[in-house]
Amino acid sequence: MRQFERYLVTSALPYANGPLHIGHLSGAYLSADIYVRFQRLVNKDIVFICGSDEHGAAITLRAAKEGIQPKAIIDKYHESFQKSFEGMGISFDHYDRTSSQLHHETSQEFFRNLFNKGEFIEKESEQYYDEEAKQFLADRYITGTCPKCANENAYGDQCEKCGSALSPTELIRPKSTLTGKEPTLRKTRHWYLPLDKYEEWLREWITEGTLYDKVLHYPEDWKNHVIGQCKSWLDGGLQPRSMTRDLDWGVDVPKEIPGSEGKKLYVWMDAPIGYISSTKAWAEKKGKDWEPYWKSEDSALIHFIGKDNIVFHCLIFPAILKAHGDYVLPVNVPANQFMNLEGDKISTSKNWAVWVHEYLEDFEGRQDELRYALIKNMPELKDSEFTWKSFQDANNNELVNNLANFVNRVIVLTNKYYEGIVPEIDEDEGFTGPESQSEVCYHDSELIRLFDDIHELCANIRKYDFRSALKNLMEISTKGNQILQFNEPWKLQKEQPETVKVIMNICLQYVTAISVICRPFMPFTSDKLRTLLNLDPIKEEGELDDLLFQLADGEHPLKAKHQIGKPFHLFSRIDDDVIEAQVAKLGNTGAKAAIKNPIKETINFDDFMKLDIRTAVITEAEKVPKADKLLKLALDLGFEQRTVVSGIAAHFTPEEVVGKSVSLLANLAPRKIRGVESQGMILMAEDDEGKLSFVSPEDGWPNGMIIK
Ligand code: B3M
Ligand code: ZN
Repeated sequence: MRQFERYLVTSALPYANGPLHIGHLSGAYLSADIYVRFQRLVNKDIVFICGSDEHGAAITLRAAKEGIQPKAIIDKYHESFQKSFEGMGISFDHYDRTSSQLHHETSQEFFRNLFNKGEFIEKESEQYYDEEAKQFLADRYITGTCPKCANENAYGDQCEKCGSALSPTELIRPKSTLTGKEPTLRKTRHWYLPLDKYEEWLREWITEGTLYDKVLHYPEDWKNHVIGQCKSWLDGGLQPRSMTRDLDWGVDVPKEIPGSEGKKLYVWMDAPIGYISSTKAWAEKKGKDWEPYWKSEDSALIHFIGKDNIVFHCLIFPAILKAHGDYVLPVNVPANQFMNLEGDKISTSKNWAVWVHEYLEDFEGRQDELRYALIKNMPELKDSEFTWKSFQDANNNELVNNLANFVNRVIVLTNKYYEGIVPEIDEDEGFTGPESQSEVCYHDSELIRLFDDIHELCANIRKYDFRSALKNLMEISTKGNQILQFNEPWKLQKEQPETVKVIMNICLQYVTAISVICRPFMPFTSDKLRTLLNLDPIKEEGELDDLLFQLADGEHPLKAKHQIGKPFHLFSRIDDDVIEAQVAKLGNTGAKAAIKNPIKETINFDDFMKLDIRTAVITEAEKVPKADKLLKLALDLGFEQRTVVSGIAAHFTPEEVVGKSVSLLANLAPRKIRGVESQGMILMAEDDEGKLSFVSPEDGWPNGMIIK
């Protein structure tokens, strides 16, 4: 197998346009985290890079929908991502954002480099334009029917159903996302990367695994579904792809390039370069050199992504890197497929998702339980499914009954028999081994068995087969349990204390080994195990290497006479009602609101009748000077005019609200706000994310009518 001097691991940069859910975790983040933590444990030089993807239509459309600026959107989700990733123990060495200046400069440098080398074709073409919104429509600004799979909701750059990379003109029945209107065609100039020129080279790279180096074969087996997707695009023929857009949000095309005005880089040009700028920022922070990770042939670049990003990471970005010429190409792109939820696709708009930030609130301190269930079901080769029941079963049957039970018995018995001191053993004392009741085993042969089992686990992680590796971990715990089960030290302690010492000692070696090898999967549990054993926490600095050396040498990783800690439970059962509450939350946006804002205390009818709520229409609106949140509104109640100051300026522009029908609490005592007398309050509905909507009577409803 080819040895690499250093590794650079990336996880797809999540679009900062909505919170993280378990589909994200199981796709690009947990997988990478396992791999990286493992490589650190075996002393590899490895850097784990990620950041928020803050450009492209995903962001601007979301901002338009929420009625706020793109900057507010990216700030909100960037912060939320950082919290969620940290909460779940995703151990990035650096998490950046593509709105950073360093990233803008880095991606402009890239563009400039390719431009100066003549790698782009500049051409004028007709592109879809929304006459009403006065905007060109690319990428997610346009939807239509996918020409490949007939999905009716394909985007202008990609069909998320079949994964095809598209251009807007390929869509059947295109329509503008902004207005729903059929777009017209207009002329515009852009810079295209001639992907067709790279087709043969890409085919060879993907299929032969010979890439830029025919001597050093890639040691890595790419997943079949990844190669399969790539081949099918290659077979379909690659087209030149525009690397720029007519947008006002994104990385500017470098100013000195003629015709750059109003043009931004295509988000899929700048986002992968985000991996590079994030590496640069990491290096700056650490006083290291970023270049070897990206430019040296003995570096392994590995992209962890979900299957919808395969085309960009396996064809388009490699072509960009190749066009530049100074950079290494990925040695593997171990993409995962999708994880479904309770029989359906995860969907943000339908609230059919398990949100990471909510999980962290609802299951405080139980991150590893989710990590475990997600890894166990990771969609490594095909789509998989998360159900709350399977989460509960994995926890109760495996983590509690197997792992926690084993560890607990070992810690309790060691405390009971030896006051927590690891017993010294007689080397010739035998015991029943874990494989069969008739097998006699000795401490050194048992350590070799443990070594072999751990070795298998390592091999599976190296192959990106994390599900099997997790199974290996649990099998090791099962074997530890069997040593207890078959020997029943609690029955032997009186008559054969020397045998019990070997049994307990070996079981303690198992627990110690587990504290190291569970680390990639369940880092929080690793910390707890180290506390139970009264050992230093794992720093991920070669501890697994050390463990393997010790076991191979017949040396005990946990030394006799070491004082361990006091018992506590590693995992506890999760009851049915907890699971039922989670299932009930799914798809039910109303239920979510009820949990967050419980119904207020009961009032009587007379209390309600005191409120005088009227229909009204907004006739004028202006910003209140020096108050970001306030609009001054003029209202027509039919029989009188009112002035109301309302805290909605972050959500609506004055132009947007004029003409709106609203409900007004008309007998609220007037108050002076910023020097203006506010005569009443407009009723608003607020959603889960703080978005506001007017509570409006039907169009054409007369003003001044009573709402009751
Ligand atoms: N933001 C797509 C996504 O979140 C995109 C990944 C970029 S990786 C360079 O699925
Ligand atoms: Zn499709």
